[in-house]
Amino acid sequence: MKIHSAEFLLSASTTRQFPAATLPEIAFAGRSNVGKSTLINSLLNRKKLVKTSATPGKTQLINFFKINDQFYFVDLPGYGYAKVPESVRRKWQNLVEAYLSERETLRNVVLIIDCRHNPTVQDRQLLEWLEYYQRPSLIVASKIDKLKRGQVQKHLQKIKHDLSIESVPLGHSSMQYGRREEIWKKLVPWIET
Ligand SMILES: Nc1nc2c(ncn2[C@@H]2O[C@H](COP(=O)(O)OP(=O)(O)O)[C@@H](O)[C@H]2O)c(=O)[nH]1
Ligand SMILES: [Mg+2]
Repeated sequence: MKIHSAEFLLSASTTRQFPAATLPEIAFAGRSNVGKSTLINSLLNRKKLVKTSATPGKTQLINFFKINDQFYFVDLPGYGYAKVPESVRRKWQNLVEAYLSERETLRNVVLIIDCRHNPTVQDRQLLEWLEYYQRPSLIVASKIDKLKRGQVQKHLQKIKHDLSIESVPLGHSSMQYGRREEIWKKLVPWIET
């Protein structure tokens, strides 16, 4: 995918703030700190379009990015961060659920799992949810550079097993440049049809 332009459009804290649903959208979900923002930057070949953070739980809003004037990338707030108060958590959850269930232009949800960790209850819930709403998804296992080469397949198989999904997740590392193309190959058909 050739990226001509990638710009931050807006952050939404309520459904009313979402941009008009005019372009196809790919959303990125996962627990906080799995590497969502880093993955978006790496797919777009931009270093700092999306802020990444060493402090988990920072992104509390749904962030929309407009790419090539052709589609949106949507960075969803990360879940599973223990230090967030229950009231705040519930608010995000409602916002994300409203987005995932109602957004007409949403084409695919990229669910990112840290390859080193077992999928969490929330990862599984999100997947079940996507299935219920018949939302296509792509599972990406991030940070594979953190594993020894010989361990990667084993971890990918474990995630496949734990999530009861049909194929092994795509392994990704923001340190390994070539990995982006594999993800683009899976996403392009959702954007172009
Ligand atoms: N080693 C390694 N670190 C990564 C990778 N992707 C993200 N990180 C780091 O993980 C941390 C969280 O990343 P971020 O993209 O902000 O996660 P988010 O909360 O899911 O958006 C940052 O310190 C990133 O530099 C990766 O593929 N490999
Ligand atoms: Mg982020």
